[in-house]
Amino acid sequence: MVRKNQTLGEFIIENQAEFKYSSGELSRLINAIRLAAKVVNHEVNKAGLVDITGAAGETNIQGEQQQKLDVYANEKFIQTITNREIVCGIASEENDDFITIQGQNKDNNNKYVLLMDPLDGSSNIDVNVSVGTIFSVYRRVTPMGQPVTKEDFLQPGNQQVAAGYIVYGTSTMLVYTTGHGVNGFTLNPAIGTYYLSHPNMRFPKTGNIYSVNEGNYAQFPQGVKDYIKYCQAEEGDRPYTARYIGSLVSDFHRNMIKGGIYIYPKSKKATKGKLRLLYECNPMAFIAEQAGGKASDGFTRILDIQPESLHERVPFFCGSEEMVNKAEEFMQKAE
Ligand code: AHM
Ligand code: MG
Repeated sequence: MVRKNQTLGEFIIENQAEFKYSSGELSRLINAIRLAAKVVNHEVNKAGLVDITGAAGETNIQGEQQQKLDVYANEKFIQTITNREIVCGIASEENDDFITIQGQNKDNNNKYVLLMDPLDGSSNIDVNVSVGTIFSVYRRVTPMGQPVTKEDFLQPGNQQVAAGYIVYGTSTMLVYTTGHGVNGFTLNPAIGTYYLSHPNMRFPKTGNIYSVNEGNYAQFPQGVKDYIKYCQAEEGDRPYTARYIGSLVSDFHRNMIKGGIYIYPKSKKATKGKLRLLYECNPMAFIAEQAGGKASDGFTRILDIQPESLHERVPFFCGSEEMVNKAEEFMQKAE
């Protein structure tokens, strides 16, 4: 059930039964994520003050070393989630290998694995531009009672049970799906509560925004160059508008609301693309599809790619369905 003025806490409780393994654990996991996101939000909001507070000897008032925000966010998410007996392992952009969580009784009986990019687009922090957190959740495939293995993390995206992002923007929003559509919640920072502000989010079928780092144009595959020229042509509803924040979560969020396509293709410099399949592309692709959009690597559905390693990269075309279809047409024609 979706109600106006519903808080995220109420929404989680009221919609728990919709989830096919509704033992309550996934709800507790989303609860833990929203809590960690509040802590990170608080820190991101005062990012511009870090240099000022750090100037008196690089330590803060508690005597702790100032940390880079992506490291801080990583620690906060890991701490918050580890303490709650829900997750048996975490893989993060910030850690080379996955972390095993045995649980307080050391019985390895937690069900889920979490994959995350704790602070995506973190180079934007220095210039006060929006950043985000991305997360992806799977049920473990190895038997309960055993430590988690790489196989639990290397599942194709179509096996995700939940995915979401937090955008630390002009407002902070948490947007997530458990496979029953996409809902967005806005944080009221004064009272620390998220309210359902964007129920049942849907990508417009098509749009007029394209988001790609055109500085790399000369190095793009021919299909991407041809698609960009198509976006710029004076014909019908074109030229489209170029909008590129350089922060995947924010670019995606805008395109989902307004209609658009985000592209991070491979290039001569980034021969496999830049974005990571497991904790950047798969969760965004799951959200996109749940919102009526589409995500591909230019040829294949992102969610059907069988991952081979934790940090593998993949070209990413994601957004309004008709725009992604058109970009794929150009990719295939140029093959
Ligand atoms: P990061 O995980 O190191 O922050 O990199 C991911 C970010 C995305 O948020 C963004 O869309 C992209 O990198 C921007 O890359 P570029 O500066 O090459 O256009
Ligand atoms: Mg990232």
